[in-house]
Amino acid sequence: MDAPLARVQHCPPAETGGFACSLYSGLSKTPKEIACKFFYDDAGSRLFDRICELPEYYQTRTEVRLLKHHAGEIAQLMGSGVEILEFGAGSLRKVRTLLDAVEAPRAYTPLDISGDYLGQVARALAADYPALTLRPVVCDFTQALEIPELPGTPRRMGFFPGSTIGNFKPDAAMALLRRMRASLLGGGLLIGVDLVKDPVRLHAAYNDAAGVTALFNKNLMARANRELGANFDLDAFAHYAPYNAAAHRIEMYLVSLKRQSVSLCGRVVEFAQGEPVHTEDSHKYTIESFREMAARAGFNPRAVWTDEERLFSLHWLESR
Ligand code: AVJ
Repeated sequence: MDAPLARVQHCPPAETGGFACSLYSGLSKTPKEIACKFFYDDAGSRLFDRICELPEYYQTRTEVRLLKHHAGEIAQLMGSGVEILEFGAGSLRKVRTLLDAVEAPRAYTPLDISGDYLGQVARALAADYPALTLRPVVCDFTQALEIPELPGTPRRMGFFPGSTIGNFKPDAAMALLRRMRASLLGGGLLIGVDLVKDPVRLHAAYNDAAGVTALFNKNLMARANRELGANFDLDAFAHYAPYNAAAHRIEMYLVSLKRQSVSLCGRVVEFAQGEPVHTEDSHKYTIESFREMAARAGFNPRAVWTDEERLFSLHWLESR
């Protein structure tokens, strides 16, 4: 028997950032899984931007409204001449609201896993903010982070919008908050958190009528076909995203519609009819449960803003 990892390394490891190895090992588990960070290649980042525009997906527009509405107060809390460090920057749209409100922002450091996408959007931002030191970093921010200090060591403020924290299981979310706190060098963190609410509303947000979330989910397999020469039949898998009310989370799956085998990187993976592949969890919190977790991670939870329907929350956490 040859070691599975030795074979997987025949796939191009550099460009895929470990996608091949992670995919193969995830599909070798029972139940099968694919890590959600692999959603965000160029195509996936664009599909995610389309999700943010969907009528059912209230998160983005609610968070943007909160940011705009409270930008002045947030800017006061952050102070002047700061560096803003954004975790999982995506389209860089939200940070503009902060950059416009903060007094004389010194630097902006977006971290994102999608290098192509980050490069493109960072160029556009650089043109609009000529005085800002912009240093995009292509990395997986869930790993240990050593972001070198800038000359003159401006105070560093964290920005983690979009409720991405919800994609981590509570233990991992707490560990991530601890690492973020360490990388902020004493500065605060502005974080967006989606809230527990009517399950019908939550369900609709991940099962949109236009089917964009289904395409986003299936992009994991489309990406494997593109990058790794896999032969997933996208029509032979169904997007399935129920709300698990007891666990306060949306669970996303790709379910095999028939018994089938798929080859990737010279190996064959078997799927039973009806077999699920777990692709994402999206945990929802109450304002109180999130503040409690942040406090356990070593933060001092201060201001919190929410909309009148209590759909979404923005938290200002001080790291003391
Ligand atoms: C990355 C946290 C913003 O969990 O809502 C959207 C990703 N997945 N639709 C979320 C996602 C399916 C999303 N966030």
